[in-house]
Amino acid sequence: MLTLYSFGPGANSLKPLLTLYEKGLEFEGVRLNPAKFEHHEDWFKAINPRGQVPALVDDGRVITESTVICEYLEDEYPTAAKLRPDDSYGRAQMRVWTKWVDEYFCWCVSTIGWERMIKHMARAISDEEFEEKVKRIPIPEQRTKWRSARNGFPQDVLDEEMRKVGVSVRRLEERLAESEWLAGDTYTLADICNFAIANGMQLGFQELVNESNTPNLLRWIRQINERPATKKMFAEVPMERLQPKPAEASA
Ligand SMILES: N[C@@H](CCC(=O)N[C@@H](CS)C(=O)NCC(=O)O)C(=O)O
Repeated sequence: MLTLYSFGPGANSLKPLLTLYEKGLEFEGVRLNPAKFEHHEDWFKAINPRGQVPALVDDGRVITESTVICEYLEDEYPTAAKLRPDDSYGRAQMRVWTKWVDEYFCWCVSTIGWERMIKHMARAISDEEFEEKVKRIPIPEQRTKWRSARNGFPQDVLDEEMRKVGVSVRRLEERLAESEWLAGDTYTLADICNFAIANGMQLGFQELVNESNTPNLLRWIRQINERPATKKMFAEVPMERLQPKPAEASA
């Protein structure tokens, strides 16, 4: 039995969700509410001591780190839908792209997202409640990030992160101008993991991602959104697939 703990179909949580749907694997979804800081509650930190989603539980064993979860699903559940190239060179190319999204692309987009969206959650509560929530966050860097979201990130940090978003968008556009998919001729985890961050940038970062600047990036985003597994996932996940968290289920 597979159980996926996630925030739903966006960012790092989207990677394993898309992988599960592409592979046609049955799973139970447990959706945590970041606005209620549920990922920092003790019951979830017993599953992932880092207090972050996504986390996969497979027959009692916990797997964390979104890209690692996707690779685990490929290793453990070989299906007709192959999401990795067969040859070593192809796999190396795929991992260059998954490493890049995890170490660079994800972080700059994330900081801008925190400034634009998470700050509203961080500011919606009293100082006392906020301090109580921050105490429960296990990763020191995340404590700092929540404080920055509440107080506002310094402008020079936001400028630098926006510069990196621009670098990221140009890199994706250049690659997708020469290749249908990021790692070559087939759809792989490189596409899934980068799409998880890039999808929606045509709305949130319109000045960078648009028909004249990035036609190939937009073509690729559309192609992935048109895949049957992607459509099915976006149609099902918010409604049917998500179960109440354990405390609610037993209440
Ligand atoms: N390297 C981790 C990062 C996970 C991560 O940053 N998760 C975010 C959601 S996309 C999260 O849980 N954020 C809430 C927090 O850190 O307080 C992965 O790829 O799984």
